[in-house]
This record gives sequence, C-alpha cells and structure tokens, in this order.
Amino acid sequence: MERLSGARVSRRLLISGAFAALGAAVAPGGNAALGATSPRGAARPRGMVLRAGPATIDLGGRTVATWAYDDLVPGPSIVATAGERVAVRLVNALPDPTTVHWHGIRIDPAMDGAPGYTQAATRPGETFDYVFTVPDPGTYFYHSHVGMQLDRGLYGPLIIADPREPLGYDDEFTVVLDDWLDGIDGTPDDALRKLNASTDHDDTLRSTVMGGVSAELRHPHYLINGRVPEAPVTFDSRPGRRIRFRVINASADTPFRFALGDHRMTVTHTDGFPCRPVTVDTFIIGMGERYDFLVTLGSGAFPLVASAEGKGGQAMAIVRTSPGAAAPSPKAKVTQLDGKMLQYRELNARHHDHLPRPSRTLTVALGMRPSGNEWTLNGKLANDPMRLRVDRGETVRIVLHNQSPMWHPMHLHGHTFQLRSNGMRGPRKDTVNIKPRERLNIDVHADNPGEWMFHCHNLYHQEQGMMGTFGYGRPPRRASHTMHH
Ligand SMILES: [Cu+2]
Repeated sequence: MERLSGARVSRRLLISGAFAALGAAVAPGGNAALGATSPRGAARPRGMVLRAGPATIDLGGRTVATWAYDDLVPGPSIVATAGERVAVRLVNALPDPTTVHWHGIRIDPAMDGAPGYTQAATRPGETFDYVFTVPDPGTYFYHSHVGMQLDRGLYGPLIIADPREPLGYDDEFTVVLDDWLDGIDGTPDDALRKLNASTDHDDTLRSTVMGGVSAELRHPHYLINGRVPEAPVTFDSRPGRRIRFRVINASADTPFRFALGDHRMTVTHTDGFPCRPVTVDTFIIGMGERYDFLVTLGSGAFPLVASAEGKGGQAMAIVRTSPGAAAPSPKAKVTQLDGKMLQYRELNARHHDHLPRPSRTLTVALGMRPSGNEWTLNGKLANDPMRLRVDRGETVRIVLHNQSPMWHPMHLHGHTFQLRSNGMRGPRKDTVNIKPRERLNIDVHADNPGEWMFHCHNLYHQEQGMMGTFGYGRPPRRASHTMHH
C-alpha cells in the first residue's frame, strides 16, 4: 500500500491478484487514478482491509471527531481494472453496525451492502468479506449504507480502470465533494432528529421558487477531498497537460454546481459510463452522481469550485500549473458557474450501450407528506416500501414524476439504467436528479436478479422514508461472510 500526499486522495490501494494487468492498463492513460505513484513495483497484498472506526480528522484548520475508513476522509481510493475480482475485508471498529455499498457497480446482490435486503449489518467488532467482480470501467464510490453514516466520513472513491482506455490524457485527478456538519453542530443523527422535530421547513418548501428547493440543510462546511476552501488541496500539473477529472458527489444533502476557473470542461462520462463528449462551462452534480471531464490546462493557479446549489457557500480546490501564480481566494468567484450548463439531454450513450426498447411502463411518484418530514415513493414510506416487480430479462420504462417541492437524486442499486425522456438516446446512469414537477424516463434492463434498493440519495430523505425496492428473479440470498471474533 502506498501513501500519497496532497491533493490526490491520500492513499491508493490496489487490489487483488491482477496487478500486473492493472499496471499495464493504467499506464497509457496517464498514471492511474489518484496519484503519481506507479502501480507497478513491490508486491502488494491480495485484497485489502478497510477499517471503519471513530477518527479525528483535520479538515484544514478545523479538527473534528467523526467516523471514517482507515482514519481518512475521503477513505482510501480503491483502484481496480474492469473484469477484475475485488476483495475487501470490512473491519467494523465503530460502536454501531455498518455495511459497505459499492455505489454504481453492477454487483452480485449478496455483496451490495444493503442492510436488511442483502445482508445483516456487520456488528461492532465483526468483519465482513466483500468479494465481487467489477464489470464496467468508470468512476464509482463506496460508502456506508446504514442510517446517517454516509454523512459522517464513511465514503471513498472506487475507480475502475479500462484495460482498453480509449481516451487520451496525461494525468487524472479524483475530486470528491462533500457537505460537512459532523462534529461541528452535533452529528448527522442529531441533524435528522432536528429536522424531524421541526415544522419551519414547511414554509421554505411551500414558498418554493421556480425549480424548487435543491435541498434543505445549510452545512457549515463544503469540502473537496476532505478540505475546506481556506486550506484547499492543490492539484499540481503543467500548462498544456490534458487532465481527466473524476468528480464524485458524496454529500448527503447538497447538489453542487461545478466549474474550473478560466477553463471549459469536456464531459466524457457520467456515473461511470461514457457519453458523447459535450463541452460546457459548468454542470450540476446531484448526490450520488459522478462526472468525468477532460481539460487542457492553461498557465496559472485556478480555483476548482463546487458551489452548494441554492444554499450559498462553496467547496474549493486549486489546480496549479505555475509555481509562482497567486493562490485563488477561498471565496473566488468563478464566472464559469454562470456559463453554459450541461443538460442531461445533451448526453448520449454510445451506440452499444443502448438498452433494448422497454416492453412496458411503470410510474413512480416522488412525493412529500404534509408534515414535510416524510418523503414517499408512490405514496409509500420505507417501513412498507413501494415494491416494483419486473420479470427477469425484460426492459421496463420507469417514469419518475416529482410531485414534491424538492430535488430528488434517485439511485437504483445493481443496474445502470438509460435516461430516455422525450426521444433522448440518453446516458447510462445509476443516479438521476429529478427536479420539482419534472418527469424523467429511465429504462432498466432486468439482467441482474435480486431484490434491489431504489431510493433517493438525499440521505435525509432516504431516512425519512424515500426507499423502495426493484426486484425479480431468485429470492434474495443472504451472505454469510460474517466472522466472529
Ligand atoms: Cu429526495
């Protein structure tokens, strides 16, 4: 295992036996994922251990007590090659049960980390072995799927290299966005309790402006790779270098508007899958979504900003190609944020990623109960969830109709659906942001039998009921990899 400094996520772990293949695979695309260190070299362990535990983390002049993987926020970057087998042993050193969900991976259901669906949560002091194949290259992440744990520090990047990477670039940087309150205004569980006890938000929700409310909480900090803008991470490079950025929104409650000062971005992937490249000034990334883009860097020191949409406040990092250039201010205004914005309809999937035509249509209404504290799918809450039943092998169209006043980034486990509203030949995605009154069609090919979670990736909405299931095929089987100490 290696430790990397600075901007790139601090540690990079290479997994499993196909290590030579990984080295070969990432070399042409510019050295892999997060770091400057070559993946070739000394022998590495087969598989890896991921320890979830209480940790003290420096966010950049502000130290907080939180829960993290391997004492890092974000957790260690896990890098593998498409087709490879990944083996991760979760060690639960937390005071509460936990699981790891491999967000976006078309995975064996037993390894999906969905507590109560595919496994019992791993108890304190116990371990769980996650072993699965990663079928598709791309930008993913992993996180706890128990309660509010994701809104602590329990998340990290999962980068799957393409053994035949078609894009040309010199280097790549992973950018993980987060909204942070843990250890500052209590815990995320406290924030959820406050929200549940409050009626204040009713007015906010009802007096909604056009486009609705993106999300409800104001977080004290917005982070890029675990750092506040006052002590940002710096991505060092050189003028003229072509860089692939992989952007992951790991926040619980904040969609971000993203841009790189003085540059336009050519978006090449969303949620791991390639799309026809589109050049824009900015994009909005919902919770659980990912975007990859290419830029050719100019000379200077540029703010990489993620503005908390509809909230005020921003996360910032620095991209530096000139050692002498003055660092941008933490409050740097990036005009690109108001420039040409990426639209879903501009993202077309590659021809061979198109799914078969759907044979039938299901509708899912995204709703809010009058309390403003309960969020529903077809009128149902998580304790008696909406259950979508389909047949194995069929393609179904799901119409997601947002009848509530807030944004909902809906995430389906175990599949990468295709966004196909209004004749779009849209992108393959696993998370799609639906605005108030909006209706979006997603087509899902039922080729991975199981009982899958289908939920809002606003973690507060998820915990306030917005969790359903999508199921078919063999009954869910419980994994039995828990080991007792
Ligand atoms: Cu939601």
